[in-house]
Amino acid sequence: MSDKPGGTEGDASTLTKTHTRTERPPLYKVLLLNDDYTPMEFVVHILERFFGLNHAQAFEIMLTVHKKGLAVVGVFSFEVAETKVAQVMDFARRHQHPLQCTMEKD
Ligand code: NFA
Repeated sequence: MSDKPGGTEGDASTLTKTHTRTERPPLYKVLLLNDDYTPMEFVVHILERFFGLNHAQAFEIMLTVHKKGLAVVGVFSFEVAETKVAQVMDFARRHQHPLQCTMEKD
């Protein structure tokens, strides 16, 4: 019997996997970007509606975006982040506001 590094055992004809590493899925930050036209209350409403924030939390993040240019509004799996971005972009577009929402790998 011989042991080899890399989680295999046996000769070349009987390689056996002994450990399977379970990787966590990558996470994605959802970012909200400032602009000069979208009303503050509209942004607060979006943060309450699509990100489950209470009014005080939503107002705080809106102000951070307004002052700093952008803020992370949440961290999600790829599929959830993609859905949030699409919901925000669609809602803003339907209300004719130029608000931008993007995602990037955490
Ligand atoms: N800067 C916008 C305004 O003064 C408010 C805003 C905040 C827009 C956050 C976009 C994101 N009306």
